[in-house]
Amino acid sequence: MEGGVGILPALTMWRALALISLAFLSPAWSGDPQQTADDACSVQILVPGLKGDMGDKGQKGGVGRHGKIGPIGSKGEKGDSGDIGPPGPNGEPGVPCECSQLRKAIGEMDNQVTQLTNELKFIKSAVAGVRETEHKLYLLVKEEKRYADAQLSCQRRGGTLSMPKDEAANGLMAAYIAQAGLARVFIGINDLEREGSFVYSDRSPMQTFHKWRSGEPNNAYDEEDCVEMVASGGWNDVDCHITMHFMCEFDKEHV
Ligand code: GN1
Ligand code: CA
Ligand code: CA
Repeated sequence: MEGGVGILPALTMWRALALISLAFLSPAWSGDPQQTADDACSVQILVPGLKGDMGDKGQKGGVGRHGKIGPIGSKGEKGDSGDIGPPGPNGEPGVPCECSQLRKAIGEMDNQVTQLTNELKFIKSAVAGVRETEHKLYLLVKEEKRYADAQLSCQRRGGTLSMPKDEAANGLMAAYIAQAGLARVFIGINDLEREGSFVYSDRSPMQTFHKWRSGEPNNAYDEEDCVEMVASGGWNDVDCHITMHFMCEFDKEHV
């Protein structure tokens, strides 16, 4: 099926186009149908003109929209501490002291402490095998060591080789050795620094108290600078390089 344009003869179509173009381009166009019909009679052929000159540069645009918010800044320095606050309100009044009841309770607790202390002493003696006086603990070590190593062993435990400085201490040590079924142990006495000049392991010089066995110290073979205690409590100077069991002592204040 053909459209409407194809029905008109070619000349008729050109005339109609020219008429319409002229009518719209004319400066006298006023919408009056009579005038339009007159002008349409002086037909002119329309051809494209030359390309015009380039237009002037447009005006500068307005200010753009506000940009996006930037990233969060780094943490600031710590501020100074504030002032001390006001004192708090007073507390509630206390209840009257039940002194007699408190004294009774404290007395009972004292008794319990004494009982527990005695039980602890018994356990120490029975289980750990130590002996004690008011100020010292004694421990018989059933390891065979030379004198110097025995002294080091006692020091590592926080003590020193035992130093019998009076009859009471000497008797306790002797009983301990005998009850353990031992014949002899190293004790903390020597003349290593100066022959014949005996000192205790705390470097304090020997006083008037001593328990030398008969004929001792004899510095046998010119090699005896350390001291043993036998089960009867007597002392004998012996070679420091032989090995035997030994006894340590500890100050209770430092245990
Ligand atoms: C002698 O007898 P014994 O072994 O207990 C000696 C000591 C020496 C010791 C050396 C009376 O003692 O002086 O130190 O050998 N006792 C006598 O092992 O000579
Ligand atoms: Ca000696
Ligand atoms: Ca000797």
